[in-house]
Amino acid sequence: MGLATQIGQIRSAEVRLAEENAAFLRAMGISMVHLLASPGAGKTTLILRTAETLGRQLRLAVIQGGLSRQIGTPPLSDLDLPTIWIDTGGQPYLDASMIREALEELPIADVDLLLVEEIGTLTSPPKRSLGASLRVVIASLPEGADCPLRYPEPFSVADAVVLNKLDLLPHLEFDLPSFHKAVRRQNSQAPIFELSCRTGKGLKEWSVWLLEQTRSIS
Ligand SMILES: Nc1nc2c(ncn2[C@@H]2O[C@H](COP(=O)(O)OP(=O)(O)OP(=O)(O)O)[C@@H](O)[C@H]2O)c(=O)[nH]1
Ligand SMILES: [Mg+2]
Repeated sequence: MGLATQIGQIRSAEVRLAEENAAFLRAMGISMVHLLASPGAGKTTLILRTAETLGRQLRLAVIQGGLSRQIGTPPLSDLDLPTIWIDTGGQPYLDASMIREALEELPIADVDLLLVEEIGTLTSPPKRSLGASLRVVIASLPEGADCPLRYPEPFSVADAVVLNKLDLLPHLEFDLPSFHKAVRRQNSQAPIFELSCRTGKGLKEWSVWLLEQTRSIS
């Protein structure tokens, strides 16, 4: 068998697994949200803030991808939430089979909203599906207003875009209208949430949207 055929078979097996994950989550009434962002954009902090905001209304769980248990292990253990850490063994992105294994470990019957923190990068194959109901891209002010132009693909497939670290606006030359325009070049529909995980500004709008999306699934 040629290399191209083998790669093709692995890809279609991944697609099948992602579809199975999606069907399983649908049947269980669980909303799985795939969070994509550059390193340090605020994925973990947004998960923490979201848990604080929605923890009373929804039963949350977290899957967190990492390249190594030692580096940057975030303080999610402070949360009283079912959390699975996936060490990808150097692979710079999660895949559907890793999610499937994590789903088997989680107390899935007691979960409404499952937040998946992808490894920090905007360059991994973004069309690759894990079986999530929603894909959310998080950008942050230090990445510049042209971030969606430099990394168009994740923005083009996003169901929502979060712009984090809004508290830094007075200190950076960041043009908000340019950012919106850049997102709209890739994606005409996704809502854009401007927020600061530090000050809490804008978190309510994000949480209300996420709650609505989750309730429409369960
Ligand atoms: N000023 C500011 N800093 C923030 C905000 N949100 C997160 N940070 C900080 O940004 C840094 C990275 O945040 P994380 O939540 O760890 O980012 P991440 O995307 O999970 O990072 P990786 O998992 O390493 O890719 C931390 O020092 C946070 O405290 C914010 O709204 N404003
Ligand atoms: Mg993180």
